Amino acid sequence: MASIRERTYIMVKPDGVQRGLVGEIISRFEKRGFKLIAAKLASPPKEQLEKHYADLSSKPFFPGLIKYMLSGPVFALVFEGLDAVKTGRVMLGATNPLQSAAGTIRGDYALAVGRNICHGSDTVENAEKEIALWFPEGIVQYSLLQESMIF
Ligand code: RTP
Repeated sequence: MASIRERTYIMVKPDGVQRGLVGEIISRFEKRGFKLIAAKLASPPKEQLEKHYADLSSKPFFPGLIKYMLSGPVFALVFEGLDAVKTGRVMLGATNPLQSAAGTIRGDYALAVGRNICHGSDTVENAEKEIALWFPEGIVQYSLLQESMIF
């Protein structure tokens, strides 16, 4: 059953931060109905990015990906809400912006796969791991009226 407490880890990548798209990305998720439960600007060490993208470590683009992710600060976010992981991925659009539908974040603001603005967890299990990696200090708990809604 779908949970209104499902969480996803969304990260505005260095190009998104440099281009001033943090507010736009937060706004899209908030307007869709997701609850922002954690947010911070971060300059992670290389090891943390290598851990985040560990499943891609054998890919030829991995060194370039890590270099790109180290090119400036990232903005780490956690959103909570119904089907947050899958819906978050739909809102981001395809990994390669050339294949991202118009109306998605990548489809509206990006052109190159190596500069695709934003990350979103691909499974609930990975979301939990990523949230623990990026927010080891934990997350503030609070309630909204939305939580008394029936789905
Ligand atoms: P992300 O983890 O960043 O949300 O991206 P994703 O799941 O849509 O795609 P994934 O396959 O996990 O790739 C992670 C990031 O690596 C870069 N990439 N470059 N040069 C290339 O062919 C290539 N392929 C992937 C992208 O920045 C992608 O988001």
